[in-house]
Amino acid sequence: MIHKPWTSCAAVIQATGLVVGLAAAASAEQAIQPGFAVTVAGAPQPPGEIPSGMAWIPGGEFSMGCADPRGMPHGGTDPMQDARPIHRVRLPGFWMDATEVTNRQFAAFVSATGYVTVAERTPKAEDFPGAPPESLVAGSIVFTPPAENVPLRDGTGTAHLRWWAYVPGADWRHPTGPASSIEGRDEDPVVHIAFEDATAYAVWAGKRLPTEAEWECAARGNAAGQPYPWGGEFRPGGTWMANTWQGRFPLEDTAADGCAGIAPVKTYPANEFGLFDMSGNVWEWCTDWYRPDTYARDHRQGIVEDPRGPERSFDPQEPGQSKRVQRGGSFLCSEQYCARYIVGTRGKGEVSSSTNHIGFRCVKDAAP
Ligand SMILES: [Ca+2]
Repeated sequence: MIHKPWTSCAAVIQATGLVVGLAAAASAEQAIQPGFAVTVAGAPQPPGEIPSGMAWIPGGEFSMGCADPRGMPHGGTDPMQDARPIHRVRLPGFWMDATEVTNRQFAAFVSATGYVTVAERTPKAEDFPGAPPESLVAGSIVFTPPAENVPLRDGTGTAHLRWWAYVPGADWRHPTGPASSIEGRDEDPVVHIAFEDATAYAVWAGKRLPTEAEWECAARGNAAGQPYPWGGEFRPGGTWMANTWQGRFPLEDTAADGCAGIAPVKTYPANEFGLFDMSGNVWEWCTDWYRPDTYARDHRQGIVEDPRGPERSFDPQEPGQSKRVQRGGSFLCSEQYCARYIVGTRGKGEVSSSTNHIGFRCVKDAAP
């Protein structure tokens, strides 16, 4: 079977308080991974009324980063070197959206402002010197599974081009191309979102995008040194906790977790802080510029206060591109290729690029 993006979830897992409680209890019993120290929780009580759709993140002092996951069950093949050294970070409390921003929420923003996303704009010839005019068409990048099995790595750094394609007319309203739509998908996370699109929404909503440290603090809850936002086991008690990929990547998504493609938000249980989909479903933009050595720099400072990332990006794999951090992994994450459903791992994206597995959520500062 070839994976068909945007097929419906076969079964919806209700996120009940009971399941959230079990997840928190399970995480408390897990051993802390080497390199991590206990979390010193910040303000447990929110400073006022909870903004609609948001959750209180107490902040505090925590260990940020990722142990080498190779050898772990579901740990994948990547050492995740850019997520080390594990280092201490201290943050004030803040509010965070409980879910990824949905199609319904983004439609309200567009309706109110007339905003046009990057994917909907026709590229300008001056921004792409030498490009043939016929290639300057609005669109975005869509996961397009190949017909036959392909190598996941071939030493060229371009193996992923076998399952990604630039599709004219793909945008947030047309996730897999002009013939597709978001009808009936109001509660799916919005995708095909470039960094400036996410920022524009956040400003309109009176919020902002999270820093990478805020994102990780929120995802971990108060449990230190666990590989997942819910604790130490990928499937505690046999329960699927996140929307990821099962089956042979990129050919066949068996949807053993109940969902092929994107899942509506709140399909899987929330973490200790009441946040959904902090692992899997869609990638989420953070404000920090990406560099692989950010943590090495931070580690030398001792406890880092509210880090905001480096002043500019640098990715040795694509040195000419400006990239921001993305977090959380997506429905395409698999232990065969990208185990970035693991909570301390890092992703990155060129700021004007969008795909059908990149979305976002917002945060809000606590009132002084
Ligand atoms: Ca899935």
